[in-house]
Amino acid sequence: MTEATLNPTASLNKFEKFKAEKDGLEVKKELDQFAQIGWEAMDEIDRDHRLKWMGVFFRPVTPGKFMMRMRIPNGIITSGQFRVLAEIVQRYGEDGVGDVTTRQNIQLRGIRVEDLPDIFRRFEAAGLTSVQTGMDNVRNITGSPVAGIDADELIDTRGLVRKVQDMITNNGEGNPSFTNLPRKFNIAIAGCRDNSVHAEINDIAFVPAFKDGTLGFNVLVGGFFSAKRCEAAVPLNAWVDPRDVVAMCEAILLVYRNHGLRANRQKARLMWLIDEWGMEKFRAEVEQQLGYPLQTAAEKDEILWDKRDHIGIHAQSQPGLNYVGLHVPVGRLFAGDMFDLARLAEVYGSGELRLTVEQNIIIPNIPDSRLGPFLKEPLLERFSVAPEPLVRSLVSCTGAQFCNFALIETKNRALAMISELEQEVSVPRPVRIHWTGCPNSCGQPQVADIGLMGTKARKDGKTVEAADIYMGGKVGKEAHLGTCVRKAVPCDDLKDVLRDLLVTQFQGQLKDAVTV
Ligand code: SRM
Ligand code: SF4
Repeated sequence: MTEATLNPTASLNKFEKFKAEKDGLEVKKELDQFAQIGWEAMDEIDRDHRLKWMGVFFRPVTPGKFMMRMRIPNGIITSGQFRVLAEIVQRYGEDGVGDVTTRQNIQLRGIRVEDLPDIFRRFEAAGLTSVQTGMDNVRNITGSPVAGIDADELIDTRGLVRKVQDMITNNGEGNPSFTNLPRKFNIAIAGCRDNSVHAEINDIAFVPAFKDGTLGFNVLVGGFFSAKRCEAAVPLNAWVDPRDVVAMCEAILLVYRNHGLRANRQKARLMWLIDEWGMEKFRAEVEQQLGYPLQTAAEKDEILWDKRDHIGIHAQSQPGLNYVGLHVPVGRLFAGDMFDLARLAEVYGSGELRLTVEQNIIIPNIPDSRLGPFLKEPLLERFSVAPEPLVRSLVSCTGAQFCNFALIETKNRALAMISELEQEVSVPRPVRIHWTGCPNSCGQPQVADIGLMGTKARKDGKTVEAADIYMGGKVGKEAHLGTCVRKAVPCDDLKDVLRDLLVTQFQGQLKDAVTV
């Protein structure tokens, strides 16, 4: 008898093994017990891995202070919910931070395991959930940040995103049907003309398209970034009516769950299965799962615009109302900022806030007559409606401050460097600079004008923090991924290299004071 026959999990990799032994969602029932015994006494696999099924992430960089990743469908949250998140991080003092993420989402920091039962009670009362947001689960589902308020919108994505989330998470309760996928999974639904969700970098993306005069979506599949490989999504050659979006997501997820490659975690994302099978077989399996034939894709999609960043004041489709995009430098919020934002949304808008994949915040539904006083609010001095063109498009992943994968510090360094560059160079239009602390690419350097990926280099006989430079990422219509153009520039030399790039490639002008 082989070891595998004696023990069916013996031949599985470590992750598949612990998932087979105990489903991640099981820890939901054990939160009270974890709170009583404390993080140090917890089973390590529960603490370091399974808690992520509840959206709770052990941080080896700050042991005992966990991160919580929410689900904010379509990036839309009410002021009441935002205040609940602010109250949660407030109790952690300096450790308490809320970060807006590159998936239109919020992550909370400083969380103590003894507070989890109370935190989940508060979530439930506020209609919030963090379920299934880490490890081998579907991440926050992104949708057009100006859904329902954009005059040129094609499809309002809000209800669709919500329904897909409810299907995957069983209305936020947790859904064992989707808690053991081969790997993480990303879904985006674009409803506007500018692809403001980066459809091309998702495992499933819906982009608006007309078929025989009916508006629906063309479906793209397999987009992903990983340390080993990055791919833009490819056409499934399928068009779906908006009413079939939920069924389509469910069918693809079931095909992926049942057939996705699990042996090697570096080769487990959806695209690897599509490669192994070929698109024709993959499409046929999705049809079989759906139980009906798919329509072929519409000839062209409706992504016709360059990408907008939604910062500044914009008239809505509703006459007399405006949405105002506030620039949140690298997405970092403290409790006081979150309380203030909730207040602004209530006093000037309709009590709603929206998040963008550029880590910024939109306050919608501000009447024309309220714009004047709104723009005088002190918070707008830091969260500007008209930021300088370099900081405006700056995006950064978490980096070494909180992430143990990081090879370099990102957020703080990115802000310090951009403020020096703003003093030295003027650029005629925003240049999208994205920082990511390691090859996992959470900060999406491949979609940037200039992407910076953390690495190490040797300088003067020492190992130092450095960055690989990516260029050529194009977003919006005809989006395509940028590629690495220069390896391992020590971070100490990076500012000069960036300044040269801004001058030579982005029509930057050196300001008078700079001598190089
Ligand atoms: Fe990410 C793992 C942070 C968006 C690709 N990502 C991680 C972890 C959980 C690693 C860890 O345990 O420390 C990071 C948590 C650090 C922390 O304390 O914040 C982390 N990822 C982030 C966030 C917060 C970056 C940000 O500052 O905004 C983003 C959270 C999104 C969300 O709300 O769910 C985030 N991660 C992304 C994206 C961008 C996107 O989705 O558009 C990607 C590339 C796209 C993709 O996944 O295809 C991304 N993260 C990864 C990967 C590589 C996945 C792979 O297939 O190999 C990892 C590592 C892994 O999963 O093994 C990872
Ligand atoms: Fe951490 Fe790397 Fe992701 Fe940055 S890119 S958050 S350093 S895993």
